[in-house]
Amino acid sequence: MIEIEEKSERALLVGVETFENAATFASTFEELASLALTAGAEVVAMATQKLAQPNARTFVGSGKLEELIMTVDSREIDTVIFNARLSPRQNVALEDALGVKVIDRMQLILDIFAMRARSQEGMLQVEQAQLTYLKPRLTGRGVALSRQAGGIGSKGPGESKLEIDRRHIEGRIEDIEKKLKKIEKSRDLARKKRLNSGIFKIGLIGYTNAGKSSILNALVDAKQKQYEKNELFATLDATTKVIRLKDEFSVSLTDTVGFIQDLPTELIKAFKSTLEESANVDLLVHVVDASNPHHAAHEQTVLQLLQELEMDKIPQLVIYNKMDKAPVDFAYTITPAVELSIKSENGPMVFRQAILSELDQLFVKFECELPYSLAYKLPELKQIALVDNLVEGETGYQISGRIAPSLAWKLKEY
Ligand SMILES: Nc1nc2c(ncn2[C@@H]2O[C@H](COP(=O)(O)OP(=O)(O)OP(=O)(O)O)[C@@H](O)[C@H]2O)c(=O)[nH]1
Ligand SMILES: [Mg+2]
Repeated sequence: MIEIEEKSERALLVGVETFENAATFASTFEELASLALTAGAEVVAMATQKLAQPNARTFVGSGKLEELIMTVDSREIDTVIFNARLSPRQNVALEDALGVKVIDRMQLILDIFAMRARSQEGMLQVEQAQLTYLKPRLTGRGVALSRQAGGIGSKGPGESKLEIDRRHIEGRIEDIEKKLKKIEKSRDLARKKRLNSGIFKIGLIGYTNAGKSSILNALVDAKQKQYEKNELFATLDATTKVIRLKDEFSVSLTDTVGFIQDLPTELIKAFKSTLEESANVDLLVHVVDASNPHHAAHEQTVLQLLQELEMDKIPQLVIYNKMDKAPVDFAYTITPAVELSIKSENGPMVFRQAILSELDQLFVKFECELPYSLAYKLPELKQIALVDNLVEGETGYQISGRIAPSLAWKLKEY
């Protein structure tokens, strides 16, 4: 019997530092290595070059290209991964010159999203983004068609193989669009229901690997846990859990996909509806990995994407996580901010406190009387509002406390 061992692809990473990307080059190149590992590649070599601007045809200069050809040969490279967005023409020219599969940063990110997608909607969204990205790249391909043999750059959603047949691609994209519209409609209904549930909604956002899922997990009980891992894009689908902050007072916490530098616009578009799950919140908690030396660049990326998604008007609380691993002279860039390690013993308590004091700023005071005939509404009230004082009066409960302005209308029911 012949045993076929699944060998990981041997990858060569290539980056070109230009005037334009000089500020973020080091951090994104480092990140490319993590992305490649996450996608299942073995990084065997790296090459960088400084150019005023990339070569229009081959991206790197001709001398560098010769060097890459030699590296591919001597180090038995299967895949060359560029830390940039290659034009379809450059992609084809590079594959012709190098004789192996060439993918760019966008395709790598798309690939990881494909691996991670679990829900029907997530899978359709990724496939749509992949096909949109690949469509102009299919013409004039030589080696590239062997990509259909599998490997990085050809993973379809849900661990299937991506079908990239030039003749059917257009129809498939349309088909996906129709299906997504249908799903979105039913999701809208579910969302409206949630909106009426009257609970205060918090969205966890932040750079990939910042610790968003870890925070959610630290606050819910064991059987509700989310997938958390030291990998990029561990989470893809939005998950919402209701957590108790103080006494019965509860909020919903939504964990969603992480952000990254150069997130392909095709992906942002495709994931807009998933991200809208977080756009419909009362407060955004922006989680930052304080132990990452590039955290300032990560913050900028997140703020910029929030702007693009028109989520920058939502109140935002910044939380610096992983303080246990942060350098001793750590200084945060956004103020005011909260520092914690969600993995430490008091992490969850610090988080709860931070949210509560933020709510102090956002909530309005109220006083009301709940008639005894409506006593059955008391648990609900305690869940959606912070009750500071409750006395049993002549005709009903005299209650004072604080509540979100958006939920104050609920009190009128009493
Ligand atoms: N040292 C330390 N590690 C932490 C802390 N919080 C989270 N981590 C680790 O950071 C890694 C990423 O955590 P996740 O919770 O998966 O991060 P995420 O933000 O959900 O990442 P994506 O889903 O990829 O966007 C995991 O290996 C966690 O164990 C912390 O307070 N301290
Ligand atoms: Mg996560």
